[in-house]
Amino acid sequence: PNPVQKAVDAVADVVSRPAGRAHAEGPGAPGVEPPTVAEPTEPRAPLPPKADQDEPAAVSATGRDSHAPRNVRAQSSGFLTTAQGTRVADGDHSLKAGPRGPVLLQDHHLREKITHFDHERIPERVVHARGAAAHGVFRGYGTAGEVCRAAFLAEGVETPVFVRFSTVLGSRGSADTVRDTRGFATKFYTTDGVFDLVGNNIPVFFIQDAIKFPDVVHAAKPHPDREIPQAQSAHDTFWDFVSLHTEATHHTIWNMSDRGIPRSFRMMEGFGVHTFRLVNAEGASSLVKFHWKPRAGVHSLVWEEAQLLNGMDPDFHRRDLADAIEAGAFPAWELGIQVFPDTPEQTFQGIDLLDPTKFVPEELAPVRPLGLMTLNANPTNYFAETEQVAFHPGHLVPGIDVTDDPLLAGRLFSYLDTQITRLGGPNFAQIPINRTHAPVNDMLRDGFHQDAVHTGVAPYKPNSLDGGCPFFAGSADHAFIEYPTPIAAAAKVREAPASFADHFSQPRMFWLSLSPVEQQHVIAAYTFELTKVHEQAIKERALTVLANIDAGLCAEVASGLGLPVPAATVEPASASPSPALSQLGASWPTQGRVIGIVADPTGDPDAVRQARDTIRGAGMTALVIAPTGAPLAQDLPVQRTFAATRSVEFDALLVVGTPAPAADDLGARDAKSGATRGTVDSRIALLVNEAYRHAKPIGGHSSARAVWTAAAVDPQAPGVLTGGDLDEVLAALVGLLGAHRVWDRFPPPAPLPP
Ligand code: HDE
Repeated sequence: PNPVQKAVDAVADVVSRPAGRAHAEGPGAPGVEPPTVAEPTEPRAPLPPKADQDEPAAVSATGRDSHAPRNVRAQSSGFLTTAQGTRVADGDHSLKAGPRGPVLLQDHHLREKITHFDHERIPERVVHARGAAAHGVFRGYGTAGEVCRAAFLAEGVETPVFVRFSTVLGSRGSADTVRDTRGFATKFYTTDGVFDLVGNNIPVFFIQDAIKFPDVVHAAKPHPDREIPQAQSAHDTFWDFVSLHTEATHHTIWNMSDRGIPRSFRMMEGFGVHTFRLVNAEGASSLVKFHWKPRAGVHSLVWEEAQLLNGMDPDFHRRDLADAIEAGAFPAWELGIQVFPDTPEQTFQGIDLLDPTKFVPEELAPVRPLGLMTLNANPTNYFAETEQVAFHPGHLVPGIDVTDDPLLAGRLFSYLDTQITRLGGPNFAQIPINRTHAPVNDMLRDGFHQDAVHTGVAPYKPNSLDGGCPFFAGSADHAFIEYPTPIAAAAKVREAPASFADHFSQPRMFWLSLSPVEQQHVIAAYTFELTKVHEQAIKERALTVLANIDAGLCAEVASGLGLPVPAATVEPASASPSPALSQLGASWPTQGRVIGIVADPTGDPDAVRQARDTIRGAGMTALVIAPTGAPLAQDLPVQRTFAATRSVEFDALLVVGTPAPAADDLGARDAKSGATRGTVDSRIALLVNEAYRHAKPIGGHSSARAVWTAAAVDPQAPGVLTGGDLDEVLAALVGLLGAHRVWDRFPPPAPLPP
């Protein structure tokens, strides 16, 4: 037959063949009839990887053992060149008609340089714009086999990861320690392709259906007229929305709790939020929820610290993560799952597993550990890696599948879509940080920023010209095969299941699970936020929501606002507390904690040196604080001066000596006028007083008693340690740090009088 007829016959044959299942099992699979098509049925020879795809680690920014990095450019070689590699003789002066004359349009170097600069910025993420990231490794425990066949979970398998933490609301340049949810997105570069676990540090979400996402984000982002406030939920539109749309109540109370202001990215839990489906080697399905458990424990700032930090060090979380990794205090998390049987109802003990505003208490379904993730390297270039990384909940590997959570369904659409705008086209998977470490053999072609030079002539299937390659893989070849979830016959409707209407039982459970100190923080947070709301009707509506959670919580916030206590509109739900939700009560490793040593430059440098070395020896960071930056001795540099630090940088303070006030010290002048504070530098008094109010452990040599007096610190208060032997004081201080704060010291005493 002539070639046209041959092609027509081949197409007819393919069309008449029953749907691809047999083919999907892969060529040569036992018991499978080879398809009778003109397309070859056996790979004649495996196609070699495409030129840009061989040894992905070698061309990936994530492959640290990369031996032939491409696209790595820096100011490293001898001569400055243009983008075309032409050496530049003068990059400091535009080409002009005489030294005082007009600049000439023919200056192609000027135009290239300015044009490139004009296009340096890309759109920031529409949410989660501000983030910080790190590289690391995930090591499977081999405990998942019973429920999940994913290869990277097998015992001892090490998989490179890249993790990006973020705030949700603020712009790229906003501050780190705002009250907000934190993103916790992990890219696993597995041998079966990329798996992204795109989670948050809060296990529930504001909405139950993706169609509401633009609403909640528009309400929470700055007001459209003045574009304020930045990175805050304390404003009218946010509270307007969440008080009207009460399915947001649960996520909101988590935000108002200490979870909304983490001490560090290193000290946050992570949650996959939705229920996912895991499939084991036999093809059996289980429903699961993913958890990340930080080795360092879950810890938070107090609100005053968070506010001070936003001014003092808006990059606090970003710096903390990078510093810890650089210092070798590698943050680590255990990945775990709660497992539920995959029943037709998709509920567990009455909790609807498809409702993302609900979680399952760990007391009902314990978290089973699957492996350990350790972050051990900082990014080399913020833009190339942290900014250009593209996560997507639809990046799945064999063994991990999705459920019908309606919020997840919308996300599966949104993330791919948003990258096309943000990263300028459909080829963002070729950006080094996004490249899979598995060989790629796709038939995607062309498009903006195509980096590959594809060979071959037949980027289509079926084909005979490229030997019929590539072939479909079967389950045994590690193909991703959707779990054949049965779909019940149903009418097409815009409706939610009845259980989605319960908006208050779990917020109440959360509230009842907190310790009194944590409950006080929640009351203070609602009071702060609602005080910033201008519309009276919104405040009143928000109080009604609180009445539906708990009468006591509502009464306290109403009293702070000076408003009457409204009646609840629903019967109080019966809820038993989940002790696992409280952040208090345990002791955690102190590795990577920061202790400030307040040093007296006229005192004994040996004591400072010894304290510093002991702290470092225990895997913590010691920062010496002194009145000026002058080293205290040749080997004793000063890291912080009183002019450039506040207590909020430290987890604990150790006072070694008491530097006398400088001549220009406000406190000293006060002292001269008889006001107070004696001979202690007032900046030390402030430092110590703040640390005291924030319930941090404070230690000092016996001579520090004068500091305690100046700082209005009760020397008998819990966690104030004074003694003649600094080593002993330090040991006790570190012991207290294990519990993060000296919780007995709350509620905090009043601030220093002005
Ligand atoms: Fe996202 N989300 N999201 N989200 N999300 C984005 O994707 C979206 C949701 C989360 O560090 C965007 O690449 C929709 C839940 C994280 O790069 C966008 C809905 C959870 C990050 C998007 C949600 C998340 C994002 C913006 C409701 C926790 C940052 C830029 C259906 C499980 C990832 C981007 C990073 C980012 C859409 C809800 C987590 C627009 C439509 C629930 C951690 O695609």
